[in-house]
Amino acid sequence: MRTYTKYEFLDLLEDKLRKQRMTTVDDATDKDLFYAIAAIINDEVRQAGLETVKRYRQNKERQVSYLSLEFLIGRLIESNLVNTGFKAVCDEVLTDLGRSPRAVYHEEEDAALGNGGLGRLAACFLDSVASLGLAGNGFGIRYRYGLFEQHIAEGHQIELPDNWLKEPYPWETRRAEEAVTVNFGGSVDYITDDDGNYVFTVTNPQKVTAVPYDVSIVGYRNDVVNNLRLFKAEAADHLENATYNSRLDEMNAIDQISAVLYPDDNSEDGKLLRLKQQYFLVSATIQTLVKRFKQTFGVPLTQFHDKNVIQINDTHPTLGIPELMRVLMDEEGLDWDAAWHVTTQTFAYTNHTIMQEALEKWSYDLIRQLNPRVLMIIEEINRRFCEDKPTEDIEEIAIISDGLVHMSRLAIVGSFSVNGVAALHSEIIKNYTFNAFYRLTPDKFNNKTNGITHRRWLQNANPELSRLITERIGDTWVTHPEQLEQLMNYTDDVEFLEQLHAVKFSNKQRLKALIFEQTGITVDENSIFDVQIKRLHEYKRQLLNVFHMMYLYNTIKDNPAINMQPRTFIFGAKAAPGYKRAKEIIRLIHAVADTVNADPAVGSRMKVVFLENYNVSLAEDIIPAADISEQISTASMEASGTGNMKMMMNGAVTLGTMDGANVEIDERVGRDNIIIFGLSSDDVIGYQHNGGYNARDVYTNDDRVKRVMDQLIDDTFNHGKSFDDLYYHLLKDNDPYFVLEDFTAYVEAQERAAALYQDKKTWQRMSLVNIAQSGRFSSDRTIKEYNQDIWKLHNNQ
Ligand code: C3B
Repeated sequence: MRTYTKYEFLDLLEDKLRKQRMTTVDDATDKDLFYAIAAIINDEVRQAGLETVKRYRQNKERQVSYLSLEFLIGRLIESNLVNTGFKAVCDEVLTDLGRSPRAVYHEEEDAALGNGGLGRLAACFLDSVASLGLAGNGFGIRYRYGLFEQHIAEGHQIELPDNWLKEPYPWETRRAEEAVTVNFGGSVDYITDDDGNYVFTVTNPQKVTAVPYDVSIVGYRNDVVNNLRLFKAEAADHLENATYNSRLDEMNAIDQISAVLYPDDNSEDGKLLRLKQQYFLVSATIQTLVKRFKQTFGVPLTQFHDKNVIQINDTHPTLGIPELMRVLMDEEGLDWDAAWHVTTQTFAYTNHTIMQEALEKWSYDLIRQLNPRVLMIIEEINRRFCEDKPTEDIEEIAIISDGLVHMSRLAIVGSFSVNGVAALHSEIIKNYTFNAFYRLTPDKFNNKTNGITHRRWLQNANPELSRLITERIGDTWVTHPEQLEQLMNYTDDVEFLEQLHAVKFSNKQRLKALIFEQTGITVDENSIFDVQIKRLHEYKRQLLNVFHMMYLYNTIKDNPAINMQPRTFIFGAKAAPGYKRAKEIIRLIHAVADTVNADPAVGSRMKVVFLENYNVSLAEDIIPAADISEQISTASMEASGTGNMKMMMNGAVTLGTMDGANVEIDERVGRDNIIIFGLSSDDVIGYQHNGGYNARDVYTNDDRVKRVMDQLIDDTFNHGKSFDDLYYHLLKDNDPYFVLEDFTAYVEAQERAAALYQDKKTWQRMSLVNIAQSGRFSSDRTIKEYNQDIWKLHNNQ
């Protein structure tokens, strides 16, 4: 990639403004500047992308394809500027022009083609794959509407369509010439060929064109540019025997396939359209990969797996397994055994959840409707797999049972690797969730603890902290994040600790301004910024956090003169539109906020803030300002978490349960630098197995619990409508997420946190240790492990 002086960059900018926006630097709007800068980046990046592809082709490189129904990209302009090396010069040119770089960069729409952790992980992984110089590409869907835009009206969540493509997306290139056709439905016929083999054909399928839109993925200053291919569904040019009106109907139906992202996180909506999206993605991808293989390598398809590995992001792309079988057998003439060998050497499956409601099971009939040939192949996989298995195991391992296809079982059987996303989670999978499979093929199972790209989440989101770190330990941490550990040499360096504190303080001041702008609430930058930002889900236990706030409020009301550490509770969370209880929790947060923030008796000791429409860009503003990172899921239920890693890397202290990757954060920083509380995963799993916990007992015997519970249904925080669903649910359904059980331990942990925070030196040291130990949670480390253990790609750097 070239480097530019300020003057050269300004020349380029003027040129792009003139030719592409018909304007000049004097008249340019922020949007004009954004598009002009994107055009400069694209000129460089597309050239480097061509060269990268050429090199991969010439070297006949093995490649990984990361298949995911979600890529939660956020904005790309800043990471593209950083990774190309243009960031500093671009900032300078804009500043010299009297423009705000931030305002210009914020003209980009936040691309939210994902829900939460799983989708953001996919985006971080692409950044790391390219930055490590590995040959890997993403495949996903170009949803016309991404994750809904959240508004709050009187505490109620309102969902508006996310019209992210209303203006051209500068990072995509439509590649109509590489479109492929995906067949849905139809009926299966077969004939017997001369050798007595069955040959299957599908007649009268619905034909859908999958048109690729390519987004360049820029490696960090290494001239590697990989690709994210997003498919859009379009009607085929020639619909046979169609009248004009039936053609319009069909076009509309086809448009629906890539129209919207399903807004469910850690739960599944068993709709045919969702299944269509899954098959659309995997069929388009497999056809593309097989075509490329034939064009590039000139060897038989029996060697496909030597050159390809496909990582599937949860079970959503599992139909890729029968689809590859179908293409290899029906289109390429391989027999079952040869096709099965290739397929099972190609696929690797990552599990991201053990939540029952998220483990996909599709009805047999729905899959037949989707594509009858694919269903036949699944049946045959199941028949062969179950053939030699002991009857007592069948119930636990059968891919098809009770009219349902268990996608995780199909994924395990069809893959050579199965991994969880944090050490604890991988153990739970082996010992509980997929134990029968683990006993059959223990070597398939492995762990790959998640990570986050430190380039976006530290370098970009927290430039002041990055600068400070570099001043002390040089900049090798940028390419070798484990080097952050050198910061451990400064744990007693008072000057450095003060500088760290000053950076945090200025980040908090910026967030304070943003909070005021968005909500009109004035918060105290000297208070603890206690942050819980993630999807709203009962297992993530925002409710526990709310109960603590209610308890604190009661404490102040009981004793108005009490001297306590001031706190600002900051929330960001979207609830799935159909998830009523999650929406009630959002309403409760607002009810508590309204009461607390308006009560003069509380004053500045406590403020509650809910920032609406939480997304990647807002996370980038909140995380650098966090003091406490709330990671309080019911132990065993959060597979990993990645927000925990982002906040740690920015110097927040984790207050959490021994769940997911919190366990590994604890291991890295030591118990002095993290605040751990509550039931362990063994406790929770134990309770679940013998129903030993009685929520009503806790309610009856613990006055503090009883009081906050009762306040759900009295008028303390009641704005018109009480929270009786939450109240009765906790008591009658026996509090499945152990909120009441963990309440006392949580309050006690919060008290420890406040005491530690008041001891400034101690807190600053804790914060530093967290930053210093966060290098392990860079997705560069994660991707190196995927590559060493699973993908085994040639390393280009
Ligand atoms: C999430 C899990 O809930 C997180 O613990 C985990 O860190 C991330 O995946 C990434 O591995 N997850 C999600 O966002 N959506 C799902 N459907 C399943 C898991």
